[in-house]
Amino acid sequence: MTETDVRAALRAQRIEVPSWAYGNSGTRFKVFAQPGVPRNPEEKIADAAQVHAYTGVAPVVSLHIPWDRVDDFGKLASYAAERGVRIGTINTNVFQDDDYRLGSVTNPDPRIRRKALGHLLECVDIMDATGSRDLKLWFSDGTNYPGQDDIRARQDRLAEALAATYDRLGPGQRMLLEYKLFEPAFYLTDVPDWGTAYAHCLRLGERAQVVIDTGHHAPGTNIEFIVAFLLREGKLGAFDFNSRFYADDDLMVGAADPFQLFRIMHEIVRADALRAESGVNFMLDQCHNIEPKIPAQIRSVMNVQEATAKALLVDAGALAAAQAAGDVLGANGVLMDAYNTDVRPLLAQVRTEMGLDPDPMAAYARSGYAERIVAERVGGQQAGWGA
Ligand code: LRH
Ligand code: MN
Repeated sequence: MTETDVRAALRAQRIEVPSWAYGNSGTRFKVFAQPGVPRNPEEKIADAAQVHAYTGVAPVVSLHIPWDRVDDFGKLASYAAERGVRIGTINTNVFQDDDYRLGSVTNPDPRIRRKALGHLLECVDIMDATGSRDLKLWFSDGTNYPGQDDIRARQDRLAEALAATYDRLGPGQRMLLEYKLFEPAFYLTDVPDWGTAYAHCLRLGERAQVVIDTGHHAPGTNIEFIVAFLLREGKLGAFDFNSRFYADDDLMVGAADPFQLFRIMHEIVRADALRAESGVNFMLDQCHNIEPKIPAQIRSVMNVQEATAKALLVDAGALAAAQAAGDVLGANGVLMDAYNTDVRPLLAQVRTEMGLDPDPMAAYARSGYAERIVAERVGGQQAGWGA
């Protein structure tokens, strides 16, 4: 790929940011409130728009229901458009109601299953109002003790709810099924791994795709293998990017393991799946428990850009030749040369070409926006996970 092509690909990159990253978040031990945090979906969208203003590649904001419920989603979509962004993926939430103690769509009680399905279908109604393409489904459903419930029966219940939701999708709409190894369930999770998500999506149809949340795997899992496999199957719908040292830490993507992020983006570039037409939605799913949230999102977007730039610089021809020749060290060397390339000057040039400040973090800090929202956002209920 010529450098001109690399810069063009970087200018065209699109990363979707999560509304909940701008609200307060934490752990069971403590949720630390920060001054200036949004009190409503409009203020979350205004903060997300700052990330796009300084990076130029983050024009879409994911919503989470009910955390972002409003009376008029059409009006919210206009509010977003006025700030240069649009509403993207609608995230369902069937993990915060007492009724879901023993599960939501997999609950033994049909009344509770109907309630959960009702929420999933309501979220499709919201997609109709916001013009969103993607419905993202993550289920906390699982059990804590062997024998607590029947593994197969829960899969039957899950499949029934997924099929009913799939049938409700409108033209151009997709459902993205997210898996997670454990937490909050600690014995069995009903969608624990990529294989389970993939099997359900295969059975549902072409508009059901898998989401890879980079924090949802057992330690040591080769995530780029899952990426390459699902791309080959045409079943990779999206990423929830973040990073972790231990479990579902939801830290800034690339912060804990930038080499892993590079290897993932290498598989994306190798499959020509960076282009919007590929249908892969590159989203962030993070919680900034202790750090300032807007700068953390800007840094996260920059981390994805850096990993992507390095992946675009891989000499594909030399790599293929070394691989074909069985030149183990040669092939590894080609990849490491790209990874060890300092791409910051290239990205600074790309930002300049986009009419942006080459240093988004410094430009945001100079803007005074952080100080302004602290001064303006006094009173009211700060946004959070509402747990
Ligand atoms: C679950 C998850 C899911 C979201 C939530 C905010 O751990 O990754 O994607 O609904 O975080
Ligand atoms: Mn996620």
